[in-house]
Amino acid sequence: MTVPKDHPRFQSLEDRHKIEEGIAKGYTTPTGMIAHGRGEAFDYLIGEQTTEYARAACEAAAAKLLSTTSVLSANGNVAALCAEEYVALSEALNIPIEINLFYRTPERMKKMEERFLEAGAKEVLGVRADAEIPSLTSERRKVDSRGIYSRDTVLVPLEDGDRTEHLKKMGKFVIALDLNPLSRTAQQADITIIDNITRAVPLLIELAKKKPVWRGFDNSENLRGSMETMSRNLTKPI
Ligand code: PTJ
Repeated sequence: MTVPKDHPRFQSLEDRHKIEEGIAKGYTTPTGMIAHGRGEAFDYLIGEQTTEYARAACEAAAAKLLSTTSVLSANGNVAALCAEEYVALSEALNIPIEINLFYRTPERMKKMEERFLEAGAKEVLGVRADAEIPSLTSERRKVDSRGIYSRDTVLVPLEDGDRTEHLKKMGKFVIALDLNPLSRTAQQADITIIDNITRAVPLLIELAKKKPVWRGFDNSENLRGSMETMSRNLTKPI
C-alpha cells in the first residue's frame, strides 16, 4: 500500500513499512516490529524531533568515535531503517560496521551482510565471529576480533539488553542510541543519544565531518534533560 505524502504521519508509516520489508526479506526479526513500536511511543514523548540534549550527545559521540578505535554495531532494525545512512556514517568516521544479532542465525547474518554490502559497505564484520564477550550468554556474545572485541568504543543502537553491562566490564566506552531513556542500555552507557536513529545518524554524519573535539560528557545530566523534556510534553496543557 502506498502512503500519501501529505499524510501527517507519513515518515512514521514509511518507517513501519521498512521494518515490515526487513522482516519479509529475512534480515529483521519479527520481534523487531515490537521494538519499533516501543521506540515510536518514546518518540512521541520527545516531540518526534531531535532535542538539544540529543544534539549535545551526538556531538560528544562523534568526538569520541573519531578519537578512539571504534566500531558501529548493527542489528536487524538498523538494517531495515537506515542501512545506507549507517554505511555513510561508517565512512565519515572511517570505522567498520559489525553485525551483532540477538536472534543470530547463519541465514540472518548472511542477509544482514548482503543488505549492508548492497547499501555500499566495502566490508562488514561479524559474520565470521571468532571471539566472545566474556560472561555474556546470549548470541550477542559472538563478536569479531577485528571489531567489537578489540576496539575501545562501541556504538550500540536500538537494544535493551545485557550486552552494554558486559562491554563495560571489558573496559569499553559504550555509546547507546535509543529512544527509551529507561532501557538498561541507555542507563548503563557512557553516552546515550535519546533520539530516533533515522534522525540521529544523519546528524552524526554532519557532526563527524566537522571533526569535533572530545571534551568529556555528563551522561546522567543529559539523560535527566531528555526525561524532563518527556515529562513536560506529557503535562503540557492541550
Ligand atoms: O536484530 P536482533 O536479532 O538483534 O533483534 C533486535 C531486537 C528486536 C531484539 C533488539 O532491537 C532489541 O533488543 O529490542 P528491544 O529490547 O525492544 O530494544 C529496542 C530499543 O530500541 C527500545 O528501547 C526502543 O525504545 C528502541 N528503539 C526502537 N526503535 C527505535 C529505537 N530507538 C531509536 N530509534 C528507533 N527508530
